[in-house]
Amino acid sequence: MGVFSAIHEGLKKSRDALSRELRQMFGGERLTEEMLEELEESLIRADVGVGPALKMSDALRDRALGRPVDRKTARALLAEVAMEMLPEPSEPAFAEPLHVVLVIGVNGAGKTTTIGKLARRYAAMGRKVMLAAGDTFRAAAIEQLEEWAKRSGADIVKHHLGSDSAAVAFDAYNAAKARGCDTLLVDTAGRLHNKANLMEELAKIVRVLRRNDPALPHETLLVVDGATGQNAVAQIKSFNRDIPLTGLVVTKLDGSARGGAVLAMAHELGLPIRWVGVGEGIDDLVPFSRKEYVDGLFPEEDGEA
Ligand SMILES: Nc1nc2c(ncn2[C@@H]2O[C@H](COP(=O)(O)OP(=O)(O)O)[C@@H](O)[C@H]2O)c(=O)[nH]1
Ligand SMILES: [Mg+2]
Repeated sequence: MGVFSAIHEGLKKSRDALSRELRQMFGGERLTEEMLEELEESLIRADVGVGPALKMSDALRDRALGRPVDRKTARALLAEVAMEMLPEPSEPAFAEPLHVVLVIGVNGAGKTTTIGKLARRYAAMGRKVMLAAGDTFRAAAIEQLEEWAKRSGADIVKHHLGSDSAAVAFDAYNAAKARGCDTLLVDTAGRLHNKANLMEELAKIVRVLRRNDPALPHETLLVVDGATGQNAVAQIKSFNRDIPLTGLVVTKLDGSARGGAVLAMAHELGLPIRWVGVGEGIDDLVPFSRKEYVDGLFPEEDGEA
């Protein structure tokens, strides 16, 4: 990695357009309502969401209406407001003796890949990781998770295609305990015959885990595809209604021009973003950093966009 963080690199496309527009907008002239309106439009185009866009333009209006504003001042204020809108990331402590993480999300969001990357990361920390092949709906899903288990050195519990995913989670939990694992990552399906089925299946996994210990799962991470932009917000709300989430993983930030949506997601739901996926490789998962994100979207350096 170069001078810039992976998050900064991942936000390149999202940042470029926004930077260009901000530079044109704030050239040191006095701030007018028209400029604020233009700003709102730019921010909405950058997928930050209507709520956050209005919040940012309001902050600028309060501070500077009628006064000369250059790009540096505007940027600093936008960054400050964005920072306040993002929930403080909290790294949950690992539960002892076995930390259980349930990973959910729609098909193709990046659940299985994220689990593979997490397994690698945790293994590198010296943790003993067990994977549960809870996506029993697709044959390829079980094989894919096995591949990640091999690559990360994790154990895996799998049943056959079409079996009960809650039973897989239950068995994996017990196997993890028996084998002295300290981390269990549970993969799940992203699509069943219909959405009600999926939510029921996920709820059942939670219920069955809780029979072992009411504190389970310690983390429930919803994986969302960063390129989904605004639609991710509706997706998150819909999952959160049925399955209480503890945090988000935003994948495919690399290559997406919709990185601004991270702000909308965090703002609308108050859920911490725990991890960010920045590529398909095993090491392409980084902890979310509010500062890196805000600097990546509203860079201090003028020339670099
Ligand atoms: N570029 C990029 N691709 C990703 C990322 N995360 C996952 N993918 C790709 O997205 C596709 C779907 O991922 P998968 O883990 O199978 O999704 P699942 O259906 O939610 O389990 C795969 O081709 C992954 O390689 C990411 O952060 N960046
Ligand atoms: Mg999968």
